[in-house]
Amino acid sequence: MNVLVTGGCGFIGSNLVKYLRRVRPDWTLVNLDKLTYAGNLENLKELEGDPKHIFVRGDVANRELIEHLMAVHRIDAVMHLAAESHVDRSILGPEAFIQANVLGTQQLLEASRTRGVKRFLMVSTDEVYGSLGPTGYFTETSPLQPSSPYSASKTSADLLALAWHHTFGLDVVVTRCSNNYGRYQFPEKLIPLMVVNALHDKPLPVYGDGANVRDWLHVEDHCSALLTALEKGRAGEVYNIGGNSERKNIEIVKAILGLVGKPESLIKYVKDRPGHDRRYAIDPTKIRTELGWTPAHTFEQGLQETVRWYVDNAAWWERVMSGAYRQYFETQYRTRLNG
Ligand code: NAD
Ligand code: TDX
Repeated sequence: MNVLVTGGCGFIGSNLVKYLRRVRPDWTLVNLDKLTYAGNLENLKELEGDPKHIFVRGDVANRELIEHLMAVHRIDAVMHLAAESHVDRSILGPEAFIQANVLGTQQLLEASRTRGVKRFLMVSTDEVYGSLGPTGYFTETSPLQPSSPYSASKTSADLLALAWHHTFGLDVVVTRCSNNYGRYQFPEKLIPLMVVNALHDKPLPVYGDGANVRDWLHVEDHCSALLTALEKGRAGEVYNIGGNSERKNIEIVKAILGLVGKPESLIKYVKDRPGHDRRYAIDPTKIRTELGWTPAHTFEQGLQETVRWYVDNAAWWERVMSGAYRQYFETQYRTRLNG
């Protein structure tokens, strides 16, 4: 198998590339990544010199480049992860999200159709379903009600992929996963941001009342689910991925403070995220029963290992939190932390 992985230098993508090299050593992986602020080749350092991992710096919206890569490397399957992925950034500037997530996906779908790709795995998100009340779960047939520019752009990409299946017969499988955590997550997302701030004795900015709920899954469990969906998923089907680990944000923030031995006085409740989804909860019955996938990590153990990794790998996050990141952080949190 020759697989084109897009976004393979980001958080999930780099974990996926390393996972696939381990469990499918015969596969050749072509990793197409634009290396935005969120993409970092250092995440794949251990694959340096590996002839079965071919890195190409480029944009998924570059049709000519993608078709060239598909032809030269005789690509059988695409695993499409490249995206702008942070909700708060989509509120500050939605345009990049439409470009990468919507128009980029369209180009990739068209190239896959033209070049006869045998399977296209669209890595979507649970955010396409919008927000839940205190009870209930998202199933694959729940209505799509995205609330942020990020989730609306992902919903568009998700639906475009399904349309390319229904209209053009492209073999598409869509996955919708809950919140991931683990190694190499950029410190703009809740868990790594809170760890890094706590280690610096900086305030931990909790949005609103801190009672918003997310359903957490270890990134390696997401990777195993993506491989399962790629190999066993039925064409035209959607599979929810989740580990039944719902937690309130404030519970996670307090757990992190406990793990790094810092006081709860660092918690600072700040102005809420506009349009903040209240609760996500995935019903993963379909992928469990139909494809036989199960997660391997518990949240408590996974969180502990993840926090330990950030404590031990300060050099990694210090480097990725470059000047560009500091400017974003300033814009995002200046008024929140002061007001
Ligand atoms: P990330 O932001 O860490 O990584 C995204 C990667 O895509 C980066 O390496 C970036 O350089 C690359 N990229 C961005 N635009 C590109 C473009 N136009 N062309 C080529 N490469 C480009 O994101 P992540 O958290 O690893 O998420 C990966 C995918 O999984 C995304 O599609 C996201 O929507 C989805 N997802 C994420 C989560 C989560 O909790 N992180 C949950 C469900 C689904
Ligand atoms: O500083 C913060 N304070 C805070 O309270 C940040 C960054 C977040 N939060 C809250 C907002 C959310 O309720 O924590 C929760 C998680 O926030 P994020 O880490 O930004 O993730 P979320 O908005 O839930 O989206 C994530 O899950 C679905 C990923 O970023 C998406 O890419 C994925 O599709």
